[in-house]
Amino acid sequence: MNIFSKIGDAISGKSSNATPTLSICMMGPRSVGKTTVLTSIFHESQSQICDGSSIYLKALDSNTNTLNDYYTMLVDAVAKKNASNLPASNAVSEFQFGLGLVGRAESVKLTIRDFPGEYLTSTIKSDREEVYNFMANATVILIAVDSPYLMEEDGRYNTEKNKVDIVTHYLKDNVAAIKDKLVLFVPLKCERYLHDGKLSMVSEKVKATYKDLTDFFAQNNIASFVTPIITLGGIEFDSMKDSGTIAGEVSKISVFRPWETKPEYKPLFCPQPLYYLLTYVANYYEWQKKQKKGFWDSFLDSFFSFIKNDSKFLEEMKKLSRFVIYNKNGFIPITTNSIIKIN
Ligand SMILES: Nc1nc2c(ncn2[C@@H]2O[C@H](COP(=O)(O)OP(=O)(O)OP(=O)(O)O)[C@@H](O)[C@H]2O)c(=O)[nH]1
Ligand SMILES: [Mg+2]
Repeated sequence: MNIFSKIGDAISGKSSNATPTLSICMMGPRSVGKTTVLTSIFHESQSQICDGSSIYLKALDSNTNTLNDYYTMLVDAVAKKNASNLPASNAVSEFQFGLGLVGRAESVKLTIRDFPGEYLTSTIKSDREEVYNFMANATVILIAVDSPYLMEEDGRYNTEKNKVDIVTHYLKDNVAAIKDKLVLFVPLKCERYLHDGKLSMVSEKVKATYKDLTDFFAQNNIASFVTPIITLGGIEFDSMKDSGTIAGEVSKISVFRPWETKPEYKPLFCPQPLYYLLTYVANYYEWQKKQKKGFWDSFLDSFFSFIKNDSKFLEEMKKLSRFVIYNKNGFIPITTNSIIKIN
């Protein structure tokens, strides 16, 4: 066990009394829509995350007002035909949620933290350690992809925007933190491709672009899927224009246009990452039970102690697998592993 893992264990509190916690580590370039996705996931999942399961998601106190404000801003932005109005986040932003069963107080903490791409190569050691520790304790790694940069002009600006090489090297260099986990590639800002019937082309392009990385996943029992999300709905990509080349900035910026005369905020597929997360955790629990190695030697320690005594929560999690979108609408598997079982 290296020093980072030890620090990580201390943070996650590896004792059976620790609050059961699940974490999602989100990576993505500046301004790709990370905060917008979280806002939409939260808004769509508050009363119940889906009709077929009694699990709900609740923002913890300090986050509720912020997310409600963001939600109002997004609805307003779409109605005014101008997508760009959320404040840029600080370098790293974290949101805390509670997961519970309808009729009961929340019993599980869900922490989602997003790291901008440049954080991965920070010259400050403590920044790099922060990403490592969080990632080592996360169940799911979410890689947000700015779709127009991936798709337009033969993907010429994709490397500089989506930082494919940086993400690839970072994950390959830190195998201990991601082995046996689930990675979701999440194309964002893809309304135009959905409207044009080209969402599956976006997913195939993700698959081709990250091939080096996903070949590595296949060798390390890491499951990976493409799960595109529509966060705004009424606004779609129009064109790329010069950014005026400010040093260090991406050379093109994407311009958006309203899709309808009266555009509306209509997110689509937003709770899918939660369905994948909870399905994966349920699968992981069953998988760990079958392993010969120590059952509790896991980054999901505190959570497993909890569901061992709460079969109802486990049962409700398992129901979600039926609602996971898989092999259609641009949702495609890239690598499977010995853990995940969908449908
Ligand atoms: N057209 C379009 N615009 C979007 C979409 N998602 C987010 N935006 C806009 O893009 C801008 C950046 O979104 P954020 O959610 O703040 O992105 P972020 O990745 O959290 O940005 P930083 O935290 O600053 O790195 C905002 O002005 C959003 O309104 C989308 O799906 N389509
Ligand atoms: Mg943000």
